[in-house]
Amino acid sequence: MKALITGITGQDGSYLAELLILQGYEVIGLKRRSSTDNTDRIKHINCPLFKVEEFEIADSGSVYSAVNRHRPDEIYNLAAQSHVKTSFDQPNYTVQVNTIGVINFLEAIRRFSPYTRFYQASTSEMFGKNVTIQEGTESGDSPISYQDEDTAFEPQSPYGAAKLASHHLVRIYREGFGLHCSCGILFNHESKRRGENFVTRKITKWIADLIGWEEDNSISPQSSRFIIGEENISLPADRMVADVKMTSTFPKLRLGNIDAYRDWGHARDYVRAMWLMLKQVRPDDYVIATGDTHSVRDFLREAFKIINIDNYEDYIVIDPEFYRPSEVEYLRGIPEKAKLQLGWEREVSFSQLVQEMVESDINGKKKEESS
Ligand code: NAP
Ligand code: G4F
Repeated sequence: MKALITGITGQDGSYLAELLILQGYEVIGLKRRSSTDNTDRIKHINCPLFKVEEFEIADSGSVYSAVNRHRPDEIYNLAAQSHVKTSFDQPNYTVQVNTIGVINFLEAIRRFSPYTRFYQASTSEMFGKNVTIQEGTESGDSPISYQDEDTAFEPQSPYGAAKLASHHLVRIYREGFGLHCSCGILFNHESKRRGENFVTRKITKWIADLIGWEEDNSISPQSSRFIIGEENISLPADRMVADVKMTSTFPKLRLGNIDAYRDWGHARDYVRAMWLMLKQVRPDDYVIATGDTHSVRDFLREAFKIINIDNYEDYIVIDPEFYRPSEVEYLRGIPEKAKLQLGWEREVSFSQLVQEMVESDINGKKKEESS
């Protein structure tokens, strides 16, 4: 089996490449040209089954030639301008990559390789502010809000709108031309390889920097106070590794809307769902999620708990710069269809995910400092 993966340098591309190679696939990763090396996430994949080629998704000629050259069994289209807030500042570019890029692939498959199976990375961002409400039972339970394959889409960002256009285009090519193309409506998924400007990684990276800073600024092991921003902070005695120079300060963590809720899973679990979708006889669309939802506050609480800090509020500042013109307040996906038809279930829990991310960033910081 031969698979082509776009977005190979991204979080999901790297996990999917590992999974497919383990299944014996020949994998061609497609990356855009860059003036400096950006292959950190795939450098460790040193295997004859894997190679990387350059292309540009918004350039139809480049996409046609990649598809025609390889005529692969499967294509996983993960390349995207994937940052929601950026899409408000760069809507045109976002549509070029996230919509026109998808048309380029669908057309290339239709013209040159109609038996290729296609996976499109759709997103829970397409639901926007819409939820399905399941009324409480007669015994007085509260109503439950969620999204599944039947929830109507109402995107709140250029990113969500561009992805929704592609979602419909995939369905149109599936129904109109009989192509085997499926969309995974994936809810947020994270890992230690998550981009550093998404909220989870921004938090775990900041925690690692704080720990590193404390260690660098240590003088004697007794004191329990140091300065963050303009304020003096007390640290629990059992967590104090050392005194800290009272003259230097560590900048607080600046965040936007921490009352938003997201359904966070682990990226390794989610790429398995992509592969299972293309294994099905009939192409279809599936929600991939955990069924749980947590606020950004919950993530902060869980992450700071790992370094024995209970009062995360003292370490953060709310900065309007990180607000979006329009926000998606609540995401919680019900992956029942994926469970029944794909046999897919997540393996990593929310607390395991947070723990892995915090520990990985702290260990990474230590390695960086020791070298
Ligand atoms: P990511 O880490 O941001 O990776 C995006 C990839 O797309 C990178 O390899 C990037 O290359 C590439 N790319 C961007 N613009 C390109 C262009 N013009 N031409 C070719 N390649 C381009 O994203 P991810 O988290 O792995 O997500 C994978 C896909 O799933 C994306 O389509 C995203 O929108 C979607 N999705 C993600 C989530 C999530 O929670 N992670 C949820 C739902 C859907 P560079 O390295 O050069 O930037
Ligand atoms: O981590 P985020 O930037 O992820 P967001 O916007 O949910 O998008 C991610 O998930 C989508 C699936 O639903 C993907 F399609 C998309 O590609 C991407 O992977 O923000 C999560 C929440 C938002 O409500 C945001 O407003 O965190 C809030 N937030 C608060 N402070 C922040 C910050 N987000 C970021 N990036 N940075 C902040 O400082």
